[in-house]
Amino acid sequence: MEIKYIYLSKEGMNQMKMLADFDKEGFKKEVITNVKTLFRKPIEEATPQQVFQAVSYAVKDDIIDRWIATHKEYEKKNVKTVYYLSMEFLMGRALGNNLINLTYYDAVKEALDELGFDLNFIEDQEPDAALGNGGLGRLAACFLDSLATLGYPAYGCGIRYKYGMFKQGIKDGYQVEMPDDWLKDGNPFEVKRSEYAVEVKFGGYVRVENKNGRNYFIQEGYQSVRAVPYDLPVIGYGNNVVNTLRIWDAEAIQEFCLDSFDKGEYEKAVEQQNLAKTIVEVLYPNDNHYAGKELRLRQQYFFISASVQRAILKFKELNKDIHKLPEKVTFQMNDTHPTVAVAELMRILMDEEGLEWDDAWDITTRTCAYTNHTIMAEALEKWPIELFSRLLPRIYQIVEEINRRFVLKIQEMYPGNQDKVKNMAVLYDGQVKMAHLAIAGSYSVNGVAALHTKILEERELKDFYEMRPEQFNNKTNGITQRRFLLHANPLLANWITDKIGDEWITNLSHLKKLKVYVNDEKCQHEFMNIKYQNKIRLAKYIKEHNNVDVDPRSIFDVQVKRLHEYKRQLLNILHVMHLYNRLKTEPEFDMYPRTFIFGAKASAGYKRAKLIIKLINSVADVVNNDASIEGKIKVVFIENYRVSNAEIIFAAADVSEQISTASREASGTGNMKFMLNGAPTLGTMDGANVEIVEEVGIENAFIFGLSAEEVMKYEREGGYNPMDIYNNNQAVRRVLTQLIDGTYAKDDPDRFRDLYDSLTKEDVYFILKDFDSYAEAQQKVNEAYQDEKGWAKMAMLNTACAGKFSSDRTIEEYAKEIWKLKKVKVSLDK
Ligand code: GL4
Repeated sequence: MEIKYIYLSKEGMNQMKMLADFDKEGFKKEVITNVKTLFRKPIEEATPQQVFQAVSYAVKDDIIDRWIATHKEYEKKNVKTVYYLSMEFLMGRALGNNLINLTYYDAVKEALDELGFDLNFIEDQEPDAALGNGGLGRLAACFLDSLATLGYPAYGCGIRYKYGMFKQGIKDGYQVEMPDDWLKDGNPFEVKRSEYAVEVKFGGYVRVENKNGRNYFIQEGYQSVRAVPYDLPVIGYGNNVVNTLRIWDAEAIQEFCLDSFDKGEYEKAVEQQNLAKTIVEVLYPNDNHYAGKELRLRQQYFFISASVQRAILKFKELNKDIHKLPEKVTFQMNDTHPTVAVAELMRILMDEEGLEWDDAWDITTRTCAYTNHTIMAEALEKWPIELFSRLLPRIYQIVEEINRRFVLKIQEMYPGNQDKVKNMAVLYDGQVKMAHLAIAGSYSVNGVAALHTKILEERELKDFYEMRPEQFNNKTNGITQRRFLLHANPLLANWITDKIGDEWITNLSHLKKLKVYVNDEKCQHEFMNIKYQNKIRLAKYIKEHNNVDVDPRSIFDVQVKRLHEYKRQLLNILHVMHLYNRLKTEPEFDMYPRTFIFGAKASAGYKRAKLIIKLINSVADVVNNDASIEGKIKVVFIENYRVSNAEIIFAAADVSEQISTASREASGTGNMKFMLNGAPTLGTMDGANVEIVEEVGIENAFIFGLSAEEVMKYEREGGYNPMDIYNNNQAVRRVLTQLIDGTYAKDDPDRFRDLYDSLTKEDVYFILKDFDSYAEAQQKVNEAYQDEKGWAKMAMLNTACAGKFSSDRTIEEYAKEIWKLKKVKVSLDK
């Protein structure tokens, strides 16, 4: 196979140059040698997994030189660095993405072909690095990709969970969870950096020692663990930049040795080992909901203390004056999970660097920044003081003092206003409020979409906003087009490049040049044909994994995201039940064939969410097996939705379901991935949907339902009465009755009663309220799809208008407005 050099843009030239650097024969030899040295085998006998490992090590070789060069450059320039502190990084697979960003994908594909292997198949051997739950963790991964591509110095800091997000199986229609042992075959791209290990202390007590009139605080009687970093390369697109995702593992400080037996310290040694093991054992599988478990707080302090200690040590290697820290470092806190960083930085500045409070506070509050990702009350972390102070005694003292001073400030601004203190204090009602700690200790607080930020300012964080409006700002989320178009949808990526060149790869706003083609019939045809090919690819995946036949000519209507009541998968499936009723009872009713595709993990302890999964599968069983509807409706629940199969799913979607109760979805990012791949949004005016509609035009989306303002008004007035709808709306009453009459649960008609009750008693998420409006929008989809040209135009316009939603745009905004970073160029010639 010939490698084609067809692009002459700046990036294209770059790519050609880099491809010229690629030594194909050398690479092939290296793969063969790697198989031999790693597995003691000739390549003909290697398993696909072994070939994956061998290929990855060969690629890693190319990465390392760039990695070293990048950090040399950073040190030489003594650059300002952002530390993106996050409990979650949902990276997905590395090999394909690394090849894409090295611009070696086609060349390696060819080399492997010559060795008799298919790169796609080799990629499929890699487990997803699923160190995250959903949008929040995936956003962190997209941000790292953009930071490296734009040449901004950055570290991602997180935890090397032994078990990432669980694997989901579906048994009898129910979700079952299985451990995700993602490290079992090793992780070829990581590098263990034992030389950077640090100690992290838990528990014990604080002894105060007065020396020369100054108090020193010494933690004693503590347990500790050794935090050991593993570095993963994060490769910029075609620019030689390689940043680092640093994930921390825990080891026992004291090796389990015979010495301890002699000293009678056997128990202590075992305890330390166990503590280390449990801290990094597993990612909590909750999205938008906090578990409040002691181990979770341990995880938080563990990776924060390690990351902040290391960052300060690194800073001191190149800088003498600790007061300069804010000029060289920003700690960006990804939601409330890492906000103990504020207190940890104070501890280091005072107890280790010897600064006084005011000095330390000034530095801290110019170094820390906080992103809020949700207004869901149950997601805002609060720790019982008893637990917090027992686990982190010195940190708690500092939090108490932060609170004391913060409350004084509130009282100074609002004398006599006890409500303000109640709403804003860091310590209240026996709890440590992590969001309040984050805001008190940060110079920037941002929301993740315009509507979300507005709600924070006007409602959720109103008091804080009024106190310090200049602290607040919006940074609308984005996604990386390198993974979600260039890698996930090569057919469309090539087509776009043919039409407008390849600059879109690093500057997505170029997509708007596609607008001139949206009325061109030939282009429409090509575009929809690519969609069709991608639908065939997904249909094949569904056949292999679900054993369901779906027709790629039907409308692929997709809702993939975490299962949560506020995201309203229940509205979607109730509407499917409604359509099915119509097909069965209205002879004149016709609809274009539709495949409703779901994919969602429910948090392991979230009963109602799991019941919704069972309902979806039960509806699928009935509908998919009813020959009388002639395949007009198919329902598919894709098992184990994750980054790697998401890439296939987005590329194949016709309709993007973004149907959260308005005001609840802070932004959403799946909505952007669908749009980029040419699927119009069927959604509420929530999160970033609002901005999607702004970009593409409301006529190129299907918008329905209550607005955020309307929802919030109902809520202020104590909700609405769902029984009014039940009594007056026959279609709704019918599907509700089918939840409890055994239509979808012959063996146990009461199975779905909880869902029935939740909808008829309170309907907190306004599902019945929005039902008619949703059904109407769905009817419009049905009609619009049958206008082939009209649909093609709409789909193309969605792609053409997706430029704003690149995480490159988001990161430029963070870098300029919050982090004040400078770009660095890295060359390999030196
Ligand atoms: C989330 C929001 O729910 C989601 O809307 C947003 O896109 C994402 C990234 O900002 O953050 N917040 C939490 S918690 N989980 C999310 O996915």
